[in-house]
Amino acid sequence: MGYAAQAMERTFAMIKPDGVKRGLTAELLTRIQRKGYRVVGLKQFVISRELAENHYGEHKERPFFGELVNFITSGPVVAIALEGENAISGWRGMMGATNPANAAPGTIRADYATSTGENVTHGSDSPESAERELGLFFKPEELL
Ligand code: RTP
Ligand code: MG
Repeated sequence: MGYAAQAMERTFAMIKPDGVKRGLTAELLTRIQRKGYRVVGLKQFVISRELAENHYGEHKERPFFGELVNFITSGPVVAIALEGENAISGWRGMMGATNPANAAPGTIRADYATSTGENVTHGSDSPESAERELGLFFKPEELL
């Protein structure tokens, strides 16, 4: 612990349709910026089914896949590219556990999420998924 160098990382964050619909966008961007992460890409749009199925491709065989794709395409999302020290695990930590019932107090999902399905935010879970997801959602010229 202490002053060891930490890795500067980029990660993909998303405010899901429930978060946008409930007017949480400004609050969530405030949390991100208070933490010190830099927003290097940002856009609001409705995800196509094709993009949703690709983004969540790892869950294709899971029973909740259809519901997940329906939900994530049900309204506008805010796609965010974040940069900061250890941003990949740091943003996951700020979000909290997938099921809000298991999310630690003070995390986004503990504070705002209503169910495992509607859990307000997404975050890449590894350097590989961060790179893959940033490439799916942003053109290189859309990132600062
Ligand atoms: P995300 O990818 O959206 O950041 O969420 P996560 O890593 O915490 O969770 P993951 O296992 O990747 O699951 C992706 C999303 O699928 C929905 N889900 N539903 N009904 C279920 O058992 C179930 N399990 C997962 C959640 O919306 C989860 O965020
Ligand atoms: Mg995930």
